[in-house]
Amino acid sequence: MRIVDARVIVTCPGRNFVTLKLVTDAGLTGVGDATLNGRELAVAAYLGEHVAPVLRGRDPARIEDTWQLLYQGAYWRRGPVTMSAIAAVDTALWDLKGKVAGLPVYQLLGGRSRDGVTVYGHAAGETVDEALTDVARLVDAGYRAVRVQTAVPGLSNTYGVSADARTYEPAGSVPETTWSTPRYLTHVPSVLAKVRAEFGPELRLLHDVHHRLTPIEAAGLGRALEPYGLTWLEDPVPAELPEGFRLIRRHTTTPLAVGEVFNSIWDCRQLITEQLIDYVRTSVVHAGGITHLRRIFDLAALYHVRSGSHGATDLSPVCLAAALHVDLSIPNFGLQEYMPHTAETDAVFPHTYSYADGYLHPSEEPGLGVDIDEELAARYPYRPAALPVNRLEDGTVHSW
Ligand code: EZ4
Ligand code: CO
Repeated sequence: MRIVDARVIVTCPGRNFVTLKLVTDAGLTGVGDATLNGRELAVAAYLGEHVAPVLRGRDPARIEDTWQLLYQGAYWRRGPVTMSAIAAVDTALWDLKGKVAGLPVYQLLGGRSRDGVTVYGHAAGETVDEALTDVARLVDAGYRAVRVQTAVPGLSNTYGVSADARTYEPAGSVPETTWSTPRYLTHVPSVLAKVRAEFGPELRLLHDVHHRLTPIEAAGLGRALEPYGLTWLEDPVPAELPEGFRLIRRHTTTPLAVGEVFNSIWDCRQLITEQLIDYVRTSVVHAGGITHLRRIFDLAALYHVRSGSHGATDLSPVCLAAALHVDLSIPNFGLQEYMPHTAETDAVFPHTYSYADGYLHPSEEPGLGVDIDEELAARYPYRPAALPVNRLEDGTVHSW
């Protein structure tokens, strides 16, 4: 079998997505997500200009060899653009292999290690009372784990909060947000205290700092949150400096989750091997596809680190489908992030994964069980939308 076409499809059914569709001479197709929020066209160009010409004529059965060819063969390694492009190819090749074998991808990865994929939902509110109502909505829908974010008094446009948490979409919403670490640190422990008091000890609670603190500030927050038993505190500091996590670890037992912006095993290596984190949040689309993500999770398993894959709505249904096959099969699964896509997005990406009672279940169809409706996709042309820039109250640029 040979690859005869590699189509790069950019569509905006409510938000931008980049999808790679591989076509073989046997008439089979495979899909992969290549969406990089706010930088979509860079990946589309990388795929269209530099990757698609290499793929035409190749044997789609050679997944590992194709991965190595695109990674080692490019000379310029890693980075979000390159790794998202490689991810799309790898995901599409796994989809094709499943279709050739007549098996869902999780069967090719070793089969089921659990009955379903436990997901966490997003609850948010301008006020603590609104957030409590939003947590109740998710609990009523069966969620066993909830991430809680609220606005910070005195700041406008806090990360994770919008009028309707179900459609939270930071790209293109506002050009700038404002940040104050003192205001945040004063407020957030009282939020988690109220949520824990209201919902009791069993609900798993998570909170995302979104890379905004220094290690000693994060250590203090982790310690302040210990009474509320978080499942994880996410991205407490920017993770370019993995050694910084040693300082956090010295002071708190609040579990840490990091990795949504990581692209390769090299980004996670020190955090994992020094046991500085508890969950690694790398995703199929941003960390080199199913092949490379499984390599990261295998390394993590040696060091008691579990998976907690990123799953915001800027990761397309193709990525979510692929993530579920990985999640179901690996031994060290932790949690999967889940924000339902809009109806428009779901229509462009027909899929058969399903949610029930706090779990997602991947498709039993051969391959990933997800496709892209190219005619419908063409009705939603690309719309430029960037993520916000974050500034301190005195105007200094800060991590968003
Ligand atoms: O801000 O996916 O945990 N989830 C997150 C996300 C990220 C977006 C960036 O594109 O932090 O909401
Ligand atoms: Co996050």
